[in-house]
Amino acid sequence: QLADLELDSLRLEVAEGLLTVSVHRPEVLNALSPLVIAELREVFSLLRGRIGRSGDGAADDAPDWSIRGVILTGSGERSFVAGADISVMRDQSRDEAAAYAADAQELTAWIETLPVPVVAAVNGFALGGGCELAMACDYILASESASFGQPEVALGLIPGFGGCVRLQQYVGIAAARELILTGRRIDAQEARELGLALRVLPDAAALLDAARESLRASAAQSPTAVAAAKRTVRAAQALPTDRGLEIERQAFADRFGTPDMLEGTAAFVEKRRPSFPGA
Ligand code: CO8
Repeated sequence: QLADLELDSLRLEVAEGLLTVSVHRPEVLNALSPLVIAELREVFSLLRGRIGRSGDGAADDAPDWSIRGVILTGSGERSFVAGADISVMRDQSRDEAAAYAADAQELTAWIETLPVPVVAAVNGFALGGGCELAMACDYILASESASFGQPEVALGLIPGFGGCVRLQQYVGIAAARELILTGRRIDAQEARELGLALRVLPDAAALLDAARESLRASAAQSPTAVAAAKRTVRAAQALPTDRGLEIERQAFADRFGTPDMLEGTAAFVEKRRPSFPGA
C-alpha cells in the first residue's frame, strides 16, 4: 500500500484517483540523491504491481485501476529537481556511478511502461537529472518560472539518466546537441517552442490544476485503451514507419471484443455515457 511506504524525500498525495508524487529535499532544490531514486523506485514498483506492467507487452491479470494517473513534481515554489546531488556524485566511483545510472534508468523505464499516464509538472529548475526525469514522463507541463537544461558538461560529466537519448526525441537532434554541448539553460517559453514543454501555465497552482485536468480527461476513458495507446506510442517511437504501423495494426485489432471496446462502442450507439469495466 502506498500509505504504508516510509518515505523521507518524497511526498505522496492521492485524490480523485490521481497520485501526486513530489520530490521533497528543499535544502538542495530537490536534488536527486540515491535515496530519492530508491524511493521513486519503491513507489513506481508498487504501482506496477497494482496496475500491471502492460508496457512489457504481457497481459496483466486483474489490474487495479483505482489510480488512473500520476503527477510528478517538486515540492516548493523554486524547483522541480535541480539534478543529481552533486555532493554525492563527486565521491562516487565508476562502479557506483554505473549502478546509480542503471537504477535511475530502470526507474524511467518503469515510468514509461506504467499503464496509466504520468505527467511531469515542472515548477522551477529541471536541470540535469531533473530534466531527464521529466522527459521520462508522458508529457511535460511547466509553470512560467520553470527552466530546463542539461548542464552536465559544466561538471565534467555528460547526461546519464537518459538525456542523450530522450532530449533529441523531444526537440530534434540539432537543439539537443546545442543544449547538451553548451549546458545552456532555457526558460519555459523556449522549452515550449522547442516542444519540450507542452504547455506553460502562469504559476504553480495553475500548473497542478492543468495536470489534474489533463489526467482526469484521460481517466474518463477506457483504462485498457489508454494503456494500450501508451504502450503502442512508446513501441512505435524508435521504429521505422512500416514496423511501427505493423505494431499499431496488431494493437488496434487486439482491442476488438474486449469488454471496454464492447462497452465504449455500445454506449456511443445507445447515446449514453460508457461505464468501462477496465478489461
Ligand atoms: N546537487 C546538490 N546540491 C544542490 C544542487 C545539486 N544538483 N542544486 C542545488 N543545490 C544546493 C546548493 O548547493 C545550495 O545549497 P547551500 O544552500 O547549502 O549552499 C542550495 O541547493 C540552493 O542552491 P543555490 O544557492 O545554488 O541556488 P541558486 O538560486 O543560486 O542557483 C541553481 C540555483 C542554478 C539550480 C544552482 O543551484 C545550480 O546550478 N545547481 C546545480 C544544477 C546542476 O548542475 N544539475 C545537474 C547535476 S548533474 C546531473 O544531474 C547528472 C544526471 C545523471 C544522473 C544519473 C542518475 C540519477
